[in-house]
Amino acid sequence: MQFLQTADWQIGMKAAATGGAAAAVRAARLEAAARVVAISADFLLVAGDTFEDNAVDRALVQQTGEILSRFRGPVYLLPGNHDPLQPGSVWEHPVWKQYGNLHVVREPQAYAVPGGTLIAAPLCETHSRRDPTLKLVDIPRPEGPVVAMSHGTVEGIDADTEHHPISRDACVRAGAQYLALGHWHSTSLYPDAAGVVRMAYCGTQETTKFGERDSGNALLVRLADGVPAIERIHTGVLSWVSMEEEVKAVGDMARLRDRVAVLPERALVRLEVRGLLHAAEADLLRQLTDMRARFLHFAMDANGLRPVAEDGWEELLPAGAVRLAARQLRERASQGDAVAAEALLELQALAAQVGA
Ligand SMILES: [Mn+2]
Repeated sequence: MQFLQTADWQIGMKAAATGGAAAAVRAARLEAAARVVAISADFLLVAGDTFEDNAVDRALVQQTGEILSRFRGPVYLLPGNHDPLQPGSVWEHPVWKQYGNLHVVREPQAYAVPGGTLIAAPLCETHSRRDPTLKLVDIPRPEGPVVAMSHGTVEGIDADTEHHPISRDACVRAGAQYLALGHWHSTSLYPDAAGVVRMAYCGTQETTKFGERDSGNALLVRLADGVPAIERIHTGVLSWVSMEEEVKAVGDMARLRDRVAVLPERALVRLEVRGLLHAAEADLLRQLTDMRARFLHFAMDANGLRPVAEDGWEELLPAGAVRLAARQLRERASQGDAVAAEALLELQALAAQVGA
């Protein structure tokens, strides 16, 4: 048995926090979805939250159905907590009957799939403290390999979840050899006591926000002799880059600029830079700021950057130990001593306070 696992497409997501890049972020979700359906596998599992919510624009539902129909094999769609199976939901749209290869899971059910059986049960509520995989246990199925599909929060991620908690032993309990999960956006594999991964989140096909550990993937799963082998396939379109950088020595700013300069253009960049800005490098800060035009979204916070005082500043200090200390700190700071650089700044701040 060989199949592709995807989830959490969240088509219709507003992405309002990305400002002017929101339209590009929304379009990228469809582009990444198209990448998923172009991958070859015997069947495709969409493990919930295909849509942001049940109020998504119906033209977008139609478009999503058309993308899914392009997969060369049967597709099984699980209603998730964002798009639960309810009256008036996206699952009433005619597109799901328009294409013969699209199957929406509408009740706890077994499906004959190439190489075995799929068992799945839809989510019908946004919030629930019940384990959705309990509904899989009693689904009658023929002999042979069984793969299960569900959507929720694996035990241990969030102890007090209202997002459909899923037991660690859900796969074995359901009598399956593998449990394909959706809901969490980063790829996560759960090895059992023997080290075999029988339960995994594929993660979202396209990153949804900054800080996602490992999103923008699909999983190609091969089940041979009851043992799954999992291959991660990157499907993400945009790069979400979050950088927190501290600059101290001369040269640090230039290195930071060079790193930002080679980021892909289809990127959303969040850059926080703090530390010391040497007078000679002030232009580099301007060059960094000017790079905003290269990216879809570029938010730079340089409030933590403090200018290093001009050369000769210490000559204004009272003669003696303090001036000598300042000179020595400057010398060591210029050689890359971070503690000395920090101390020099503190000294400058103190001097400014007392009007030196
Ligand atoms: Mn979800």
